[in-house]
Amino acid sequence: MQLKQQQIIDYNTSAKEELNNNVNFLGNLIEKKGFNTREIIQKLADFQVAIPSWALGAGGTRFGRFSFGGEPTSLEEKISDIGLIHQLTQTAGAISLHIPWDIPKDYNAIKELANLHNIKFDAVNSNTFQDQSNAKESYKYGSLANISKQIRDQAIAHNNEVINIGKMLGSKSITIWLADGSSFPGQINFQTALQNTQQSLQEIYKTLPNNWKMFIEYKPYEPNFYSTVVKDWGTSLILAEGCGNKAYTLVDLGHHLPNTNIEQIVATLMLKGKLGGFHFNDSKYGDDDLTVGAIKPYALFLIFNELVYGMQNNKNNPELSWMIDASHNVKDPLEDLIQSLDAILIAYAQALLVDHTQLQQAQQENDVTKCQELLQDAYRTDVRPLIQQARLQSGGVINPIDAYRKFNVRNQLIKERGTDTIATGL
Ligand code: RM4
Ligand code: MN
Ligand code: MN
Repeated sequence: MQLKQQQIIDYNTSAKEELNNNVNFLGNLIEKKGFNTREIIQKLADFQVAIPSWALGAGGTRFGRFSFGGEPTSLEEKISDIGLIHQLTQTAGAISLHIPWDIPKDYNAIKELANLHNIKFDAVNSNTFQDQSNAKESYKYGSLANISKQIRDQAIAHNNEVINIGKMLGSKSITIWLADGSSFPGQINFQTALQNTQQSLQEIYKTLPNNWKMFIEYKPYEPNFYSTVVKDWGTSLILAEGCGNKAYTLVDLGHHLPNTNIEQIVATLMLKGKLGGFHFNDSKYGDDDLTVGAIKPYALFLIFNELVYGMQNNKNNPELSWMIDASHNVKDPLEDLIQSLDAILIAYAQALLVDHTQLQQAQQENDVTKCQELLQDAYRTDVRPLIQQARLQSGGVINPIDAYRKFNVRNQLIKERGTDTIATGL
């Protein structure tokens, strides 16, 4: 399903005037503080986030899964769903594929389809946390860290195959997340597991094309509950450094123990030029994969504040790969993704409104109150008109959730695909 350009134009007509007033009002306010409204709007319009191929259907939990009507059943349908989100928001210009859940059958056809929807192929994700139906070896006791060389080799070969698939699509990076670890003390030797992982990653790194990046994602626990081999950013950084300068750490917002200061992790990695990718989601307790900004919007803003500072100051850090990694149990996945994209842009816009010259001065004077005022002043600005304007300028709709509902998208998808389709994924 694709929306007609005229539908979008007609939809925007009624909301344009109010938006114009809001942008003028907000523009005056922020220009007085020395910011350039047009530049900010352009930055927001340029910001593109990859949608994961596994987040377009219902996610479910280990207790059950409740299907959502009209779920995409093929990679083609997934790309078409992302195309819809992109038409509405103009922020979802990429897809992040999970292999083997989404191996293309006809590469040229898939590339053409993605092109038609203006979708690029972002990082490809390997999967050695599940056994594949025809696999010789099992990952029950780990993959790249496994005590058995045959099993490690199988996992290495899988990652190499994922790189090959990515090459054929025009991807430029691979994300490796490992479930490897242990659920009981004594089950594995920590040092051996880390060494095996480092060696396996080095093997994969050898096949990485020169213009590619390798992202190493960390996570403290789950599915293993006592230890995880790549449990934190420090371990990921050690492994990335052990591979070479094309290897980077990937931060998934849900992969931290409660109350971890993620913004400081971001700052540290960017200072070292080693932050490569980002998985957006939100959480209350663990890897909850909830809608971005649904639980801790201030934390998200503080993270973006460090990202913006890093993008401006750490020229040694490469351009980041922005991806959403969420799961949808009770909401329409497409609505949920639209909300996530909105929350990302809101936090980004707020972070762009932090006055770093004043902040630096206040820090030098140890004026703690002023420092807090400066951050919170930016955070408390209602930046939504800037985002709406960015969307309008790029050909999207002013209010995507409202438009999605007015255009009756879900019902049409159900009509096209049926009520009991199931998307591949977790
Ligand atoms: C993991 C991790 C990975 C994702 C899988 C499905 O917790 O976040 O990025 O690929 O889930
Ligand atoms: Mn992730
Ligand atoms: Mn996760």
